[in-house]
Amino acid sequence: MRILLISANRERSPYPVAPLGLAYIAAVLKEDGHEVELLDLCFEQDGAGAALAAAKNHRADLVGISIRNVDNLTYPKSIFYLPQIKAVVDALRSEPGLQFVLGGSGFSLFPAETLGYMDLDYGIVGEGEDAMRNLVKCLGDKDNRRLSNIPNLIYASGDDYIQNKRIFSNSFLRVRPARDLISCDRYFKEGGMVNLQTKRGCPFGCTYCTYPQLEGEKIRLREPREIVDELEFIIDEYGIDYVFFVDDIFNVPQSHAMEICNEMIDRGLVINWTCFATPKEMSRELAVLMKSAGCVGVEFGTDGGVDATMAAMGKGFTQLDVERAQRVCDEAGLEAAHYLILGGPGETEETLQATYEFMERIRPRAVIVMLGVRIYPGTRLVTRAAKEGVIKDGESLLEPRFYISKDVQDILLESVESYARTRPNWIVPGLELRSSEELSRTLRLMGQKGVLWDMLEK
Ligand code: B12
Repeated sequence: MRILLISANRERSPYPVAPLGLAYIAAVLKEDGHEVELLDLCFEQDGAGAALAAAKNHRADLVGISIRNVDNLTYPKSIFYLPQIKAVVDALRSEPGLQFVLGGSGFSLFPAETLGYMDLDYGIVGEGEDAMRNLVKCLGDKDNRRLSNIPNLIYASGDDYIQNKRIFSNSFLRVRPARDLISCDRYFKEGGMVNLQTKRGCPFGCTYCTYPQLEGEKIRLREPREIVDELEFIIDEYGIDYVFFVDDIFNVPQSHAMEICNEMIDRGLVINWTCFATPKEMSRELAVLMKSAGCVGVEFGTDGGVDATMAAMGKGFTQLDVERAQRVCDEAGLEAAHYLILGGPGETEETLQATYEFMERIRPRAVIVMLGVRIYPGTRLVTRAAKEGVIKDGESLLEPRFYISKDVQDILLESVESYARTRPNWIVPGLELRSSEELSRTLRLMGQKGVLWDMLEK
């Protein structure tokens, strides 16, 4: 089959992010012998025009569209991306006989609603490799009876959609993303890094978070040797020396993170990297190993600043754990940034104040603050938000809805703004404080690689 894969993501904040998921899909389709092309709308001026031209040039039978982001998660500067993606779909509709399938993390959070919004028939929810392979076979054979046997597929049936059972398989362990179809050079130049995955899955139960839904609760680990082979390939092939490990949490299990570091050290690999980590599993030994293996900085999903708000977010760690994690990073010479989500369940004026004081005490390199908590279907936060009357039962959450604790509703923005202005290491995208697309573009043009928060004034 002739297949055009389109990455619909045009977001460049905090920096352009390479479409790694779509490169996984491309790899398996190519392996099955299909004619695959990948169009990345991130660097196109006219998305709809580029998509139509690519579909014609490639004489595509099927278009697979990756929807990574539905919105930018940023209150109050919320952006809803689906209208611009629908414009691309609508342009493509003029091509006779073209079939469509949607996928990607953003899509997977709202599959039926997004299909309805786009007026399309097929989507793959969550992990896409096996499901896309099977769907393409089915469509190629024109055998719709087999649709019901494809795990992760959602498809139109009458006025409704049928969502097949969802599975998380190990088959991705054998796949190398088709990086030859991505502009790695351009992402390195404009995004400052390339991305790589060392595992899938998240076993934690944060009350608002979608990661376990997207990747499964059970962690599936790649072989450290194979990961480092892929790193060596990236370095040799594209001359890239900065990587982001896109795992939900890099340091769980610690043993796997250590094996990867040891493998990098043993091979004398010279590459800088960053990752997401949990404070709870940041041991001194791991921090030292990470530093020796080229890790420049760690991004902690700390979320709250006091035990009560951390507990309300379901974090499973406390201030003490965070303080200790910061200390081992400091001692190992690893920069650390903490993501905070302020205004969530249990937030009061007092907890805000205590959070400011806590961050002042542990002094991380950067504090990245999100305001309010995006409410996603299937999370425990939905139940709480409905109970408290923040949303109505069954209300659509496709267009961004945020939970903000009633106790800080009137003061949150002002309080955070006035505090963060005085702290050079605080980044607040929702208030455009030390975060803007122009700034990040300028820094990239100046040759700054990697995360941008380590450029902040100390
Ligand atoms: C790592 C990460 C980041 C890193 C990326 C670093 C880097 N250099 O790559 C950083 C911190 C920069 C980041 C930023 C943002 N992120 Co982010 N990020 C993630 C995370 C944890 C992993 C993404 C990833 O690479 N996965 C690995 C690949 C292999 O998986 P995948 O893309 O999902 O692809 C699979 C399937 O989705 C499917 N698939 C994908 N495409 C297609 C297409 C077809 C046709 C098919 C059939 C299947 C298919 O198959 C693939 C293989 O199985 C996800 C959460 C998660 N667990 O998914 C959030 C996530 C994608 N991010 C999200 C958001 C919102 C953002 C930001 C907008 C937030 C912000 N304001 O900063 C920005 C946007 C950045 C940008 N330019 O687009 C949301 C998107 C949901 C939404 N609200 O729309 C997610 C889902 C987190 C969440 N809140 O739930 N992010």
